[in-house]
Amino acid sequence: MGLLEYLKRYFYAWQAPYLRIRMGLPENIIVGSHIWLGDTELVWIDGEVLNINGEDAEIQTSDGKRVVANLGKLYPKDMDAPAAGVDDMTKLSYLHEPGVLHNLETRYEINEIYTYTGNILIAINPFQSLPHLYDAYTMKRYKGAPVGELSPHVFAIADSAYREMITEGKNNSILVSGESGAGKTETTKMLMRYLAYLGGHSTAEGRTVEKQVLESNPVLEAFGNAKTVRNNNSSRFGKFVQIQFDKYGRISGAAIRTYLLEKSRVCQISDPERNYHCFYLLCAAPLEEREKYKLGDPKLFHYLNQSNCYELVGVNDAHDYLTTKRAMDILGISQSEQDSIFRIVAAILHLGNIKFAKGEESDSSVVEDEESKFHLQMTAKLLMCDPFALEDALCKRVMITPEEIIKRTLDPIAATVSRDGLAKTIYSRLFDWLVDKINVSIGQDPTSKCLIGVLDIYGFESFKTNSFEQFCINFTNEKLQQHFNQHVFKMEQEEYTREGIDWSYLEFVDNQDVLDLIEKKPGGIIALLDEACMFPKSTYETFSQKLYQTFKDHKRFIKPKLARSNFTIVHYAGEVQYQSDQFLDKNKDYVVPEHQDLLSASNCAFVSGLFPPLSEDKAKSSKFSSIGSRFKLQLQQLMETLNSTEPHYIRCVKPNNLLKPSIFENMNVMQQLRSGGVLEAVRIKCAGYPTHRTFHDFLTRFHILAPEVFQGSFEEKDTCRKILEKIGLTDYQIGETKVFLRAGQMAELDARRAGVFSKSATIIQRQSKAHT
Ligand code: AOV
Ligand code: MG
Repeated sequence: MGLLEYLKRYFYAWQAPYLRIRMGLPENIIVGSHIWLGDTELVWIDGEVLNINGEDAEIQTSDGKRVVANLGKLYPKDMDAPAAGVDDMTKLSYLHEPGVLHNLETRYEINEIYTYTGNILIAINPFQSLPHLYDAYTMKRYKGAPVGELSPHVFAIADSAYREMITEGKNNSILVSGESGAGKTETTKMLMRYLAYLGGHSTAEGRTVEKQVLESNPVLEAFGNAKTVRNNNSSRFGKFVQIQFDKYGRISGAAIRTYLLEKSRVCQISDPERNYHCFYLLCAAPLEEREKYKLGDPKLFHYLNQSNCYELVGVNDAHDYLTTKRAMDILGISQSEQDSIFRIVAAILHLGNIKFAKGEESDSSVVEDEESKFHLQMTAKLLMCDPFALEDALCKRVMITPEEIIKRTLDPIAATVSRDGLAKTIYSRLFDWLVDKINVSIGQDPTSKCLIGVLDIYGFESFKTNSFEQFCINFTNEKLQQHFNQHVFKMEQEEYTREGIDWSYLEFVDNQDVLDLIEKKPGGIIALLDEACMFPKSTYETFSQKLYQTFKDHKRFIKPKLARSNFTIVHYAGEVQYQSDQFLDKNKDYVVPEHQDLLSASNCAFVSGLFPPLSEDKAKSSKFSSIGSRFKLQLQQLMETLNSTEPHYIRCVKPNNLLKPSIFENMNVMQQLRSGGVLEAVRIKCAGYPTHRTFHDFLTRFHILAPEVFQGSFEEKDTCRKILEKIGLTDYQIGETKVFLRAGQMAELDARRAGVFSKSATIIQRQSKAHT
């Protein structure tokens, strides 16, 4: 993403009033205060207040500048914060954006990539191998250790999920989110490895369930991951793995659900991205296999050579081919199944090389040349179908009229679209087969007592052009955001209840209105899209007009100025403008009947098995099947599952777009904290009592404000109250073990404390002057 895009996103998020966190009331800022000031480049810069004139403060910034800023724009900086940062944001004296950001940066510099915000784990991608962080010794240390005793870690989260499951008999889930390349998949693998360590058991045959669960990763990655501009190993599908445990806490089964594989990548890639890894793996297979499939240099295939990127630094495709096959062995995918799988992969590459030229009749097409004919023959051979039927399926459509059946020819452009459609259909069916097979192979444990679900799903996306895929992805994120907010809110309430304080006033802004806009039935965007898909005369323009009309007063919907078909949704993480031109096509889940017939007649049982014959009703029914509605249903089921579990959240953050270690880009991280809901969690905390301090900590910091109350024996709770009363604060609360302060109150106490220090300094100065 370019800088401009970032600035735009930053600006949008900043505009969203419910995301703004305001803390540290300006009246607490005095001459000499250390503060954070908004900065266009660094996001925040620290400095010291030199003078105050009315509403303006003159500031000496740490990069040597003098600036004047409105008091309302300043945030207090905690000068007592430990130099190495704090391992939990809730330990920050001032819980605000600059404080959160600075703390993460401080820790990242010393390779402390994990930090808690209460129960949420923030993980910043190190972009370098940190083996000591994940070795066997570390796993052992985390086993059974209470959260918070050791440094923050993914293992600590997995361990607490596991223990909660065992002791409470409750299902748990771990939700990993973050933008592309932030480290979700790596984190998920670490979680799974740790859970396999906790719940593993050795069996005589050695092919244990947990081993199969772990080996599902390389297989799914070979077929569902690809290099993108953001990540060399980007998952192009969402994944929810439910690990089942028996009554002894041992892994006894697993279920993997996947969401929305990006199909378009199979036939269309842009430089410098790659297609799915499996294509390159197969092109690097041992010679004998390459010859069997008539494959060679990936540069020779249209589906691969649209981009100039073939090799990945640090990746050996030949080696990964063998690793994938070995993983398939462990998963119980037989040799003949493996042969069929790779035959299909090869067939797709050959299919992509079939070019069409104009036929003799108008609007018709023929296979262009000898080379294309060779690829057509190869495709048919590999798919074990009739080459003439294949050609017909690509170049012709059957029209059934009441009187007769006619074959309509397609022009070369339409035939190419037909070819690409076939490639996408075969590939996505193959992917679904793999997922099903893995599920069958690992097996489900019907007697399983408890589960831990691990969700590795795409984070919020906002690009220059955003299409139906981004719409679905951002819809997912809205759903998860709602779940997250409700959870954070609930945890906060529970803490208050434990401490015996009142929380009835706690409120938070929900994103239900955006969800309604998208999914409400009838009347939401998905419902209107389905309607448009069902009317033959609808176009994306009429669809957009309908949206403009329906949502003209919706505060989460904007018709951009001058837009004819674009529309903007005000998401919780900022505004995203969608281009609607492909929405209708992409929403239609449609397999061309000619393609269906061709492949279900294949002599290869594996191929025909991917295309089971349609039932009479289905074949006749002209009703289309909606991807949006199905996705909505899948999400609904996912949310139901998640709602029945105890959730744990991991927010992955990508520190820079160069994918390099040791670079921490403030703006970039800030935006992710905003869109990942970390700051929303902070905001929810701020709406109540953001500062929780144990009595002891409170007294250590503020005893100086009322030294007189410490005379003789004193009781901690009562002493805290006396100090607060003396200072004249109201609206704070004193719980069982902690003092709960409102936003800004900590700053006020600190200001008073600083006042006492400077007064005593003046007295000492005077005294020493008097002595001399
Ligand atoms: P993603 O899953 O969040 O992106 P990945 O988990 O694939 O991101 O991480 C991207 C890359 O970052 C990996 O290939 C590693 O090189 C590196 N990385 C991530 N986490 C770690 C870690 N803990 N230690 C070392 N390196 C790490 V996407 O699937 O694109 O949304 O779609
Ligand atoms: Mg991933």
